[in-house]
Amino acid sequence: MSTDLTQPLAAFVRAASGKTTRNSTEMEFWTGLSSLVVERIADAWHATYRAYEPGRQAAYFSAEFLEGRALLNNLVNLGMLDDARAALEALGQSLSDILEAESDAALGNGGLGRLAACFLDSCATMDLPVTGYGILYRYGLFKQTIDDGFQNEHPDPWMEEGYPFVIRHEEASKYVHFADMHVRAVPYDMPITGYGTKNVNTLRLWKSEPIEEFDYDAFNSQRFTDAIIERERVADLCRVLYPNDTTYEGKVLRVRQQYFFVSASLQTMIDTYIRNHGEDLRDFGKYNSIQLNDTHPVLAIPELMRLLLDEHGMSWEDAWKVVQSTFAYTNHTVLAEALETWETSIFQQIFPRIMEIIAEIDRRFRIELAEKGCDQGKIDYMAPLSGGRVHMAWIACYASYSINGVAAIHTDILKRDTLHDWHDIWPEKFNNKTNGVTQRRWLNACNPGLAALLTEKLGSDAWVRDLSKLLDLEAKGDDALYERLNEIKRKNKVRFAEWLEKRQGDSIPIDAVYDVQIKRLHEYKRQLLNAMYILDLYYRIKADPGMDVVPRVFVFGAKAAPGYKRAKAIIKFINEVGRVVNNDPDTKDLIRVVFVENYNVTPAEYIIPAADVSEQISMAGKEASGTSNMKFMMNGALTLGTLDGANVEIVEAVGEDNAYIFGAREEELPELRRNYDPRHHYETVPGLKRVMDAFVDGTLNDGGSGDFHDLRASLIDGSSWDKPDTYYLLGDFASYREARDRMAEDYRDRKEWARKCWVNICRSGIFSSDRTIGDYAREVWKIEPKSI
Ligand code: 9GP
Repeated sequence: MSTDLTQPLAAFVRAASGKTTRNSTEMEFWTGLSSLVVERIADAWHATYRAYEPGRQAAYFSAEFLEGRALLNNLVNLGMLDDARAALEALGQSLSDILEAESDAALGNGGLGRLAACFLDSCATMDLPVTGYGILYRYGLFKQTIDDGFQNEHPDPWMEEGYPFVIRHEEASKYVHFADMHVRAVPYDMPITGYGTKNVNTLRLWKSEPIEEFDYDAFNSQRFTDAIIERERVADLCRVLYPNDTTYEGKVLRVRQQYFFVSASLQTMIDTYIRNHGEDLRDFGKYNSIQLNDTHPVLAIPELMRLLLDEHGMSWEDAWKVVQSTFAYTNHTVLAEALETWETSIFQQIFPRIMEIIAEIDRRFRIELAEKGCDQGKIDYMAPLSGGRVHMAWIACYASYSINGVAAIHTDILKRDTLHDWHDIWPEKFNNKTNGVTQRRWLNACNPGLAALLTEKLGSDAWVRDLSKLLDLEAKGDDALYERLNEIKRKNKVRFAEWLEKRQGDSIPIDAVYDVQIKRLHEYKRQLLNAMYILDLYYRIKADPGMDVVPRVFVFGAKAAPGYKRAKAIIKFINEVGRVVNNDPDTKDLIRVVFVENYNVTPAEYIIPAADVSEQISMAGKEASGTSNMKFMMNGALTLGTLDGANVEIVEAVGEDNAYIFGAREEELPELRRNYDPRHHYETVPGLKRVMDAFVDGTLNDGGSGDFHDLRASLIDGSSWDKPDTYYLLGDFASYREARDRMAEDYRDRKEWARKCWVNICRSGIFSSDRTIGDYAREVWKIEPKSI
């Protein structure tokens, strides 16, 4: 049933612009339409809150929520897309232009933050009483420009022009106290709509403000700067995502951020509990479960103890029971950063009481372990406090009733290595929850062509709420369908290519294999291996100009952490390979390299539907799960990957014939690395020497930085602190090249290729975040759906 939205939309646009609609900008139309959406859901949003309040609920504590754009997602979820398009057209605007006016809410770094956003989408769609809690960063993850091949970072003031999808709730403010600073935490609530439901869930993001607007006396006595200083110090707390923590001051700020948002969130949850269940908080864990997304929110554990002990007069024993029945911890990486530790001096300086509580947790932990017969060495290793540092992961493991990894292989590695001692003592806490992604954004909204085909074949859009329905479609694959699949893919390539040209001026051929690696830049993800293959292919074509090559476009998108020198060198390296390959008349019509600037959620929505090959090439054992692998699979790209993270489960689902697997396996690596000599590979693997020498022989230009020399040395010679080739690029090179060459050859048989894509699409149901959230809800949170 359609509704004419022209008049209400015009009213909201005029209110946003203070002008006639004819004179309003695209941004003002975006603001007007977004406000109209919020107005339409307001009653249901409030009703959902009221419906969830008395029952058992889960809270998702996360320092990151990488939401991306909100308007299209909401219009699709609410069934308002066609009406909005018609109303905009009646007012002389096009929906696609208006949607392009929105900036991404980039309140996250990568996989972990985007996972949190997918989870909230699933919870809303499944009517589950789950609230997200995080921080309203004024600046999202930095904006990346590529200048002369180098990454530069710029601030991202994503909500400077106003953002209707967060509502300030002054009345629900909380106070958060540090030894040297007192702040007011003001919640900004973002509505999380679901598909095919009235329920509207909430993401609550906290903003820090001074308790007093500013020091009026100072202001009046002309000390303007003094008056503003304190205000700025408080605002700093929420200014940026992950401030640089290489300095002591940076670390203090990071810890403050973590404490700030968990304290305000817990106070809110306690208030809700008291309103509904009375002052006796001993049953808090009966009504609440809190999922800790990595170690960033772990301060919630001592803070809940503090609130129960100091503010609500509970005994230590009772409070600890509440804590142990409330928290569940997800680990997202086996890299060192998973095991976040902080100097105790930071804690002593900014919240001595929290430090005292951690010391008491530590004291009791040591007694408990001694009683279990653990030796002193083990106790010292596992204790919350040791070596002058606070061990956040250990506090999480001790206090939580559930500990999970994010893919089967990752959880196995946690049990076997990273958290081995914990698993020895408390095996019953451990469980696996393989990640998932929402098909609403990552298929239905971003790939309308494929979505329409699936709906047509299934006879309904039931797959949008239940992706396992696609299994029924597998048998419907036939030549006509494969042809349509190829046509849809081609259209998506045209759409991506046009977007790319408009955005950054790069033009790419359409009829080519689109081979894509999009993810954060990290050595373990091995973007460098990908670039080395391209360089090798380049040399092979140069050596044999008649070589019959399937045309290929190699797409990269990646941000490097601003302080991660080697990752930035790899970005420059990729761009240099691109410069050489794209400008050589012998190769430019056959192979092309593009680096998509400022990779984020929105670019991914253009890139993924256009992809043929999904590069998932981390060294086995290092990528906890990965989630782009799942998005590609859903959109009919084939995986070229190692047996790492969720790739393992993807291959299990589709079979080895419908994916391309290469490289050393995780269990083989220790033996392979024992006597590993990368120089031997350099000398003996055909083509490798030529590629490695190009790092330093003037073919590629690192702008005089010496970075490419260092990259090469890191692979062949190592350094005083590191063995050579930590991530086994040279060891896996031959196998990677064989698989990738074979894959390109296979692409020639377009029908057979499309059949493989179809199998991937139809079997992607288990990688929906609805499946993951169903597992969390049933096995960890123990919550039930509640529809309004
Ligand atoms: O690196 C992991 C990635 O493999 C995983 O898919 C994602 C979501 O679980 O989390 C990433 N981890 C982090 O971003 C930091 O722990």
